[in-house]
Amino acid sequence: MSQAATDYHPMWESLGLDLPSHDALLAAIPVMYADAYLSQTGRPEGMSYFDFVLSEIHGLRIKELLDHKAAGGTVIGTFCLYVPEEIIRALGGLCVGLCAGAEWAYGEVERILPQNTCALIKSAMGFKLGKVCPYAEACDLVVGETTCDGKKKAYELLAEMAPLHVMELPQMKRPEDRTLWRAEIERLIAKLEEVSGRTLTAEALAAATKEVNDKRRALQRLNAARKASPAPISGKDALLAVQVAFYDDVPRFTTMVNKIADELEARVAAGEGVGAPGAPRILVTGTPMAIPNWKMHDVIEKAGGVVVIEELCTGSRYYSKLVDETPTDLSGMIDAITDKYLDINCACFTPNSARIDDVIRLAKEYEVDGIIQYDLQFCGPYQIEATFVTRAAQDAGIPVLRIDTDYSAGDVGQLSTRVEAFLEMIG
Ligand code: BJ8
Repeated sequence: MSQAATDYHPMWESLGLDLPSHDALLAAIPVMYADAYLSQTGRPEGMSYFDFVLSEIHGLRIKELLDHKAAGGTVIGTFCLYVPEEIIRALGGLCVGLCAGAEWAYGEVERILPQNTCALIKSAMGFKLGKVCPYAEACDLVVGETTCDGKKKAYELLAEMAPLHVMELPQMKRPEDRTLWRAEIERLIAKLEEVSGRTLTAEALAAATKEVNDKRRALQRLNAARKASPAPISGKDALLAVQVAFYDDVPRFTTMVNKIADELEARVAAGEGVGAPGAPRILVTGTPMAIPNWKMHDVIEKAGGVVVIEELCTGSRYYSKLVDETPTDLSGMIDAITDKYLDINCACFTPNSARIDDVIRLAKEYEVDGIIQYDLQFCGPYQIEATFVTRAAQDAGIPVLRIDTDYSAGDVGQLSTRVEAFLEMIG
């Protein structure tokens, strides 16, 4: 978040940001980043790209978005994995994730939302109300979705502050739900055509599908390397790569992640890795972790564990499945997108047993010593589903620790004590 090279204040002012508040935010994040990231030893050299991205997160990337708009493109904000980036890109849009991972303007937020709303929703609303997120202010359209009740109702308030389109996401995965979801994707296409002034073509959608698949393939490579023991990259660094995937330039990101994957594969071949010898290997599952929420990984890795895989929307749920690239006509491509996105396993669905199966499968593939079930307080879907995760882990003989938390630093001491005891037990 350095402002040393370029003064972006005129750009931020043009977006209507609250400059003093925004300056305060930009002053806080490098401190958190240095503590969580730059304090690590033995990082892959390729992570310097992400250090740079973080240093320019509200600078260069925002300028790129504004240049794209000036050249006739659009910027589309999203809050959920179910919104297909392929369609946004095929219609000349750049997709940016708007979920936020830090407490901001909670006083204002709690005037319109109940105090017992999850941190992810409160934070996103706080960044909007506090006018400190240039991504939110750069959007031509924000796309919401009917996932959990909190988000669904918060979007009604957000609609008073931003142009908003809400996709109706079914809650089950039966054939009739798939029909509904395909119609919702068609409705999104119509909305994006209206906003962009363009018409969706098979050629553009095929190209966008390949680009986004390539991004996911690069993340698959990076994360496959983590199966090795020792893991060649920390969980924090791997998490950061997925967090950045939500708003970085897609081809550039893909190139840089493939370079890191090359480096990790060489490290694995050389038997090099992170963490102390024999450090417990941990799978983290639960609610998403938006930037700059590195809290759980930081606690685990400072306590001596190594996170080797995340079953999260900022983890395997984001990159593990690809859109089928074989259809050649527009309708077939939209079918492929419909199927891929409906195949995401969010706790908003019932039943959602495929997620539980994924957790156990990943735990075995990555040879973990324990599972940490991480949930944001007041997230009913994931907190309730934690019972099924715990049961399945116990049935598979894998130790599991359940953590319910928020974005504050207030419980870090207590979490550290619990995680240290857990690691000692499984180590
Ligand atoms: S696909 S996980 S990104 S909805 S933590 S706001 S669920 S109360 S974020 Fe999500 Fe899409 Fe599902 Fe992924 Fe509600 Fe829970 Fe808050 Fe959540």
